[in-house]
Amino acid sequence: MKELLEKLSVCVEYGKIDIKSPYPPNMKDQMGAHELTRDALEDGISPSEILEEALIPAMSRVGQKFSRNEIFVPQMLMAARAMSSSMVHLKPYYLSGQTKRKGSFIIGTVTGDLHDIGKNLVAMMIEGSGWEIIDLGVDVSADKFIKAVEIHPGAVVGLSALLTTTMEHMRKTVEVLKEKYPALKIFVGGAPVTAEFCTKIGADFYAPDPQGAVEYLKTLAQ
Ligand code: B1M
Repeated sequence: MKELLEKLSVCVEYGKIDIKSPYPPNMKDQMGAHELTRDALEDGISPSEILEEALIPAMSRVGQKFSRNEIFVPQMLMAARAMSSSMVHLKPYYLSGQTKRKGSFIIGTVTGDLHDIGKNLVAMMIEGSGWEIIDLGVDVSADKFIKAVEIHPGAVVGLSALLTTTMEHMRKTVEVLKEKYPALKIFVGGAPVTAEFCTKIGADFYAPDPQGAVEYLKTLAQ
């Protein structure tokens, strides 16, 4: 089991998507994140073990290598693609299949920010806990969030940011949304975001991870 997870982690780190993928050249014809995730699940390894022991550590190594200038944006992008090909297999496990929804949850990555893996994970787990998800994607303007709230009154809003530069857009988005909808519940997350920042910008809640987000929503659902 450990060996399989290690192989999967290496595939994500080096951006090996599936067996057909020619990238990286030294892993040609080897199984990739797609096949290894499928095999791990078939072997009874849980989705949370796959996430916590293979996928998330791989992305963390990718980030460290990027910081040290050992890899560049294209390699980071390939790693993200490999991780996404793995997440496709995990998604069904997080969906509860229940039809009665606890509420609607609007989520997006704020203006200027294209990172969506963490946001997708949060959306996936919240959906699995029984909420309807309205995923606005990445680079989402405050205006787009406002339109979504108009269409889904009573929804909770979640904002994700991965760049220190886009935290400022998060602040502005919270300001604009709260001005128009003072009772709207907004929660924020993403690697550079902290509880202190959340309080400072007037958001209602900060979740460091998807589980924190799910727990918070439980306190709001009727
Ligand atoms: Co970018 N990137 N990136 N990147 N990237 C980081 C974030 C960085 C830390 C890398 C580094 O320098 N070490 C750095 C940011 C530095 C900073 O601002 N402090 C960085 C940079 C600089 C950049 C560019 C500027 C690079 C460039 O062009 N020179 C550029 C910016 C593009 C843009 O957005 N405008 C860029 C581009 C990219 C790619 C497109 C190549 C790719 C993203 C692909 C994609 O998302 N589809 C990418 C990647 C992959 C990364 C790293 C390596 C991995 C991010 C990731 O997916 N992590 C990242 C380094 C790192 O994080 N270690 C890095 C895995 C994911 C599961 O974790 O997203 O943190 P995370 O989500 C977590 C929690 O944060 C939380 O739950 C998730 C699960 O635990 N969470 C929430 C997230 N959102 C939440 C919302 C919530 C609650 C919890 O409530 C609403």
